Amino acid sequence: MLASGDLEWGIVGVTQRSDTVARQLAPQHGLFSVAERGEVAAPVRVVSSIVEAISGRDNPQLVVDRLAAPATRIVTLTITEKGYRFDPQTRTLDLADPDVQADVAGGGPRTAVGQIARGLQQRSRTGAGPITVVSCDNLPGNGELTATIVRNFAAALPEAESDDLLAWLAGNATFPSTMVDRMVPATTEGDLAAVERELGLRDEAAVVAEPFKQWVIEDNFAAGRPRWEDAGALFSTDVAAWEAAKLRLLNASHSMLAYLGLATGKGSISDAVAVDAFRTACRRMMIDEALPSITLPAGLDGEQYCEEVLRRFANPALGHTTAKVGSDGSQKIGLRLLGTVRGTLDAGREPKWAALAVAAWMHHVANTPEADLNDPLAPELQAALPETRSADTVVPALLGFRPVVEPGLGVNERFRDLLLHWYRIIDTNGTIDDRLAGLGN
Ligand code: CS2
Repeated sequence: MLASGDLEWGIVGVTQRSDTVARQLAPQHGLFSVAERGEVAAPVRVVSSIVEAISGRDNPQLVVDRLAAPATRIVTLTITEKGYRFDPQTRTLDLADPDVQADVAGGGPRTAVGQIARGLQQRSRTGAGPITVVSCDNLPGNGELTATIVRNFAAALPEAESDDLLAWLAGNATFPSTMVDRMVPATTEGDLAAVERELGLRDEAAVVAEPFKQWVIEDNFAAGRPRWEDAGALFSTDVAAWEAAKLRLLNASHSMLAYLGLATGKGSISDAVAVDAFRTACRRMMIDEALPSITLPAGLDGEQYCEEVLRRFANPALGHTTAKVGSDGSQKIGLRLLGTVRGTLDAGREPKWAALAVAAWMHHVANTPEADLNDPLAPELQAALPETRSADTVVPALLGFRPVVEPGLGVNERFRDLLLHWYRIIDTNGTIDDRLAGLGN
């Protein structure tokens, strides 16, 4: 937008759990570079849209003040699935979460929902005007979900405060849904060195990304917005369909490759997708199981989309690690894979390939020591697992793990048998070739 000449908007960036990025950006006056990694090397681009970077962990009141400033008109969120502190079964705020409870009680809010609710509460008291809250995370109906958790937070406040805030929210805040798609791995030391060679400057906050980018947005803004369509964004009344396509095709395959890769010593997604059996499994899951269980947005060709996803995963320059994509599985499996499992079973067919991905996740959870399992529910998952770990003990234990699997699916025999079948194959000791031969069947 800045490049198109619209200088009306700028971004205050807020980090949440760690202050690293805020610390990196501050001495650089918010400037950072983006290095696109694809078949053809694009020049490194310096982005100058961040006018201030603050640490929400160290300075929660400053975040509230910025949210309440009359000049602030849009808040975007990229906080990952676990940042929403919601109960996936009810899609409401988890009011038992100790951080949420602390934020409801008062003091500098630590959670994103607490910061937003307190910021909007301050807006309502100072007459700072309406605002739009835009979730950019991989969650179906992310706008509606964000609106729900903010309202749940407001409803948990003492009655007088709660009534005022709920009334204000109804007339002054909108929560459009969006779908964002761009693979962005964690920046490595090697990336920083490469950017430095090209730029002639050291950029501690450099970002690497694939060339592809897509942002689909519901046009429901309470207080104006930049003309993002001029910079390539798509405004749509059908964001839910775009989000379902992305989650169940791209993200589901990403998770499948991550866990199959982790089980067979593949460090990156591009190495995992290079294994014929794994690529075939992704393609079959997408085409035979995921596509029939969703309605595509108008204009999207399903099979072409699947092939493009596989091509994007194969990008060797990206270095997206299986460990990173495999993190937070408890937050991702339900949204990415279980809808396809459910839909395929309901249609009277076997969710063979989606079950392979779920079995590979189960195998990862059961074979990773708690301290190394990168998942907000690592202690709960370990507590649910039996002492002796085999298909016959792990599969039923994790099928009964309520934060991930809804009760109806947990007792489905067809699904359980598929999981047992795949788990045994993944768990078989032997050479990698043996395992692949098993997966190809
Ligand atoms: C990935 C996503 O880490 C993950 O779970 O599947 O972050 C993925 O790279 C993005 O959604 C791509 O848009």
